[in-house]
Amino acid sequence: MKKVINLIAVLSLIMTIACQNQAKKETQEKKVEVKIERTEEGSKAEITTTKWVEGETIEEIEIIEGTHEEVMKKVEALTTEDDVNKKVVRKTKKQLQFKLNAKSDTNTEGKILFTEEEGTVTLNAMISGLTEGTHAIHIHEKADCSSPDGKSTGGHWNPTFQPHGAWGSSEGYHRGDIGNFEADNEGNGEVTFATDQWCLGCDDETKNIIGKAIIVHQGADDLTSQPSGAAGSRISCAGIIR
Ligand SMILES: [Cu+2]
Ligand SMILES: [Zn+2]
Repeated sequence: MKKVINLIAVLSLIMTIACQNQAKKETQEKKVEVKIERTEEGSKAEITTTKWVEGETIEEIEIIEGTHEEVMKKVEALTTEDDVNKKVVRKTKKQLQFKLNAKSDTNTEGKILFTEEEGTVTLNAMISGLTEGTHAIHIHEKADCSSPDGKSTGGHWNPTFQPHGAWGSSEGYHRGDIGNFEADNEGNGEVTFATDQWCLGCDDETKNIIGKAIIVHQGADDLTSQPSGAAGSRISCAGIIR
């Protein structure tokens, strides 16, 4: 079956541009709203421009489709339109959603949601099909969940070349060392984790988690064993892509 929207990236960009036309001595206000949807085939942007001209409201909607790069280029061009006295208010929120897929002959599945807002990335994970007790969850270095044992994702993501450890430890830790969570007696677990040490697609490769993977383990991370906390087999996997 074809996955229609396995991942959706919604980037909301709201710009308010107020400009004054000195020559005509009239005030013109403009609001531009951009909605971007990302699918496996490409991206689609919907740009709504609302103008208020002498008490009249004019709304224009433009739809752009193509590869993500093409769409972003056009959006950029349309939203950086210049005016002398413009005032721009910009708020950006990025969200990426993934499915966790069972590995190592288990039924461990789940949903992952990453949200980036004002420099903080929040991970929300809902996981089912676990054995009751403590499990490790990490970011591993490659978004490749193809092997049945999840080992195709490589080791822990460690862009700062630190030893494995507990998140925030002064002895060092990997940027992928999220840690442990508990599964209840029905096999369900939930993880919420927020940090300003990650980003969704920025230029800083010590922060960018795109191209990496989320791995859930059968056992607990002891937070000391090198290089990966002796957390046992990899039972669920999601590539972080966009
Ligand atoms: Cu791991
Ligand atoms: Zn680690």
